[in-house]
Amino acid sequence: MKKIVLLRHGESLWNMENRFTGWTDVDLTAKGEAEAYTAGEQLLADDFHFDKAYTSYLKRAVRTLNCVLDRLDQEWIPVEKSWRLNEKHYGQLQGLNKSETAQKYGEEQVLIWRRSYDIAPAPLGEDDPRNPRFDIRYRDVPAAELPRTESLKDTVKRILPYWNDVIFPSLKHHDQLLVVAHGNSLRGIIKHLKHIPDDEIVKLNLPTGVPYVFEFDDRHLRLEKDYFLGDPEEIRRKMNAVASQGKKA
Ligand code: DG2
Repeated sequence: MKKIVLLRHGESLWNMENRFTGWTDVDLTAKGEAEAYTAGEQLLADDFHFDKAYTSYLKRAVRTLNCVLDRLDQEWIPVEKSWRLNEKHYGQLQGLNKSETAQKYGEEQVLIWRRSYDIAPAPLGEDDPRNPRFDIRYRDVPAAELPRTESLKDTVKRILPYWNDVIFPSLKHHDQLLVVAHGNSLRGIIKHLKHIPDDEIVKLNLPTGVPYVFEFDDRHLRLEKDYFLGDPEEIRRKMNAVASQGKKA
């Protein structure tokens, strides 16, 4: 069996403060780092030996990957970063508290902004200093491809070329891959892998720091099964907590 493990980074500072993050480059909390080490522990217990790892340009994902590889003593493996694995761009919502936003605009509207497939929040202004075109790390990305807001559909559209041309084909000559990214960028990949319909993907809430394993048959690379590592009760609790972040306080 070939395996791809998808992992959402550990708790970030803005996850803790319950703020929309998107492309804002915030760090992990101490709890987030501990979650990353626990994920490494679980992968170690299941005897994972990764051939290659992929992550985004955002430090909460990069640092989570480093902690996992440290725990596995596999820091030597090749790592490739891509802006295409970044979180969904949350536009003008970035920085706002999710509960306060629900107070102001209603929980239903916040659910649409967080979980609908094809509705994007209002974009950042062209001259907003947070526009990614001012950020040196994206200097090689054509300006027309840099988002100022995104729906999940837009996020999937920019991830898929990288998934289809780089990550997935590398499974032909590798056995185990690790992808550390974000709640919504990973929801997009999971939607693609499991053919989840647009209206069903609304219900998927990914917990921080929980490895999600996808197994593929060696010959045809067909998806055979997928499962989270860890205690199902604890995982359900963490998923519900993510869903509740968009509720009024
Ligand atoms: C969160 C996801 O992204 O938020 O951008 O606020 O995974 O990088 O912490 P992440 C953000 P929700 O879509 O769950 O509100």
